[in-house]
Amino acid sequence: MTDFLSSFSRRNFLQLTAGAGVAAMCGTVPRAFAADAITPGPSSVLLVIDVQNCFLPGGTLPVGEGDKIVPIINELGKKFENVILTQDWHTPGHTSFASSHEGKKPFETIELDYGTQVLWPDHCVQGTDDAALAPGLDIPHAQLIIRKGYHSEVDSYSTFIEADKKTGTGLTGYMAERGLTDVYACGLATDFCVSWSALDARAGGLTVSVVEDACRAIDLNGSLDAAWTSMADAGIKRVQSSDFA
Ligand code: VGL
Ligand code: ZN
Repeated sequence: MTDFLSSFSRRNFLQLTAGAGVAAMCGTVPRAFAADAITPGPSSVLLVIDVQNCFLPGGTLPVGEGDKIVPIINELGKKFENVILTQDWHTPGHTSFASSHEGKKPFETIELDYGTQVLWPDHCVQGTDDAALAPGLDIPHAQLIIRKGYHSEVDSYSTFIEADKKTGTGLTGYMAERGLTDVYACGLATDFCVSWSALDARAGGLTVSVVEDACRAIDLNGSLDAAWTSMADAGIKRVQSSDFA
């Protein structure tokens, strides 16, 4: 009995001290109130990627919990003077659709002129309700909506450069002209359009952060871990919405 009690209290004591250590390391003040909280300025831009019906529950290519990020992005949007929205905007019969390739099923891959292409269910077809921005998205001051993936033979996860790695969308020039050099990316999906866009922005010399909790992933064969690894290697910061002032 005595042994049990003493080992019980020793365990509790260890847990308490471990807990105190963690609190001391993390600080008890949320980062948003700390001196290093993120405060977007005139050269910062929130890039809201593909928050469209197709990627939300009930859409043609639903991303798990895709709807959860909408209120987070709406709050983030209020902290930015500059916001750009993007839309995946495919032709009917687009080359990224499995249905365009005889005998192929969604989530299989195919070799195209520009490399390996994951094949998707038909999604985000131009002008359809499926391709519309999520109705809950509430960022009236967004300044630009840029569409991508509209060339029927080339996909474009990135909102800067199409999958052929040479055709630009025009966003690089727009951002340069507006002096937008500090990019905060969020939206859908972390491991496809968000990470490809973030990597291209970084390769173009911009400062790039991805707001993790304002994104959700498809996670196909380890694609989410791979995306975070390549983003970290490229010097892209991984931040949370609670890090903003
Ligand atoms: C996306 C797959 C196909 C995305 C777009 O927005 O991440 N993923 N098309
Ligand atoms: Zn697409």
